Amino acid sequence: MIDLYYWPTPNGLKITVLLREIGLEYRLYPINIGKGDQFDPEFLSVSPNNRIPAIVDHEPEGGGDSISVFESGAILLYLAEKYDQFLPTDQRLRVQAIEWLMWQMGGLGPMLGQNHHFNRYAPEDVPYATKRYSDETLRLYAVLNRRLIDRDYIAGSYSIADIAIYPWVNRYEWHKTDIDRFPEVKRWYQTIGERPSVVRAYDEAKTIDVGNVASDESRRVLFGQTDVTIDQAYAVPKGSE
Ligand SMILES: N[C@@H](CCC(=O)N[C@@H](CS)C(=O)NCC(=O)O)C(=O)O
Repeated sequence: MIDLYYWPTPNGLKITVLLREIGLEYRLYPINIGKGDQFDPEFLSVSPNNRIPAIVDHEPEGGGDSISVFESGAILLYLAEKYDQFLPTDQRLRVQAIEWLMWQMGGLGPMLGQNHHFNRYAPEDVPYATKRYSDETLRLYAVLNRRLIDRDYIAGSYSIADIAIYPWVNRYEWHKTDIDRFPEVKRWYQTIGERPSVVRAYDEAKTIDVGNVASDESRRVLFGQTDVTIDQAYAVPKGSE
């Protein structure tokens, strides 16, 4: 059984999609990141970066203690390798799937995250930042569009590279991208969106009440973090010294 620490965001959805594609049972533990659940000691013990998603695999290969994994890209790799699915076996295609997974983790995700921040959440208009991340979003879409010319999927057959990228493209309205400018991305996006596991993962996401993510309380929790936040989160609770 896999425990999944989750919130219905692109990084969370990557994991529910893969778990469903493989057909694995999982227990879902909602971590309300707008309310500060990401600082609970139990969660920090599996995810020291106070970010979802994270998993605990109670039946690791070869037995023994449970294995916990944080960082969505590491989780996708862990599950794909363990179950030998959604990661090509051919060496050339496998490295391409990993390259594009890293591209998502190091580029698309962080840049679109900043785009969403300045386009949706920043309390003031910051034209330099909005332009910087909007331009970078368009550049990344153009890179993806080129990759998908003459290809159904990113690296051979449907893989964890597609699974990682899809939930971010799914937010194209948030990052104010006209998807019609990127026809190959649009075709790929529509094909993946029809997969039963993807549909079910998104249906499951809708069952979680995310509350008002733009509330003052959520903004403070999500956008007010510094080194002090981390020190406080890890502080030994009074009386337990
Ligand atoms: N690189 C990380 C990013 C994870 C991440 O940013 N998660 C967000 C939700 S999508 C989160 O947990 N935010 C909580 C916070 O900012 O405190 C991954 O891919 O797992």
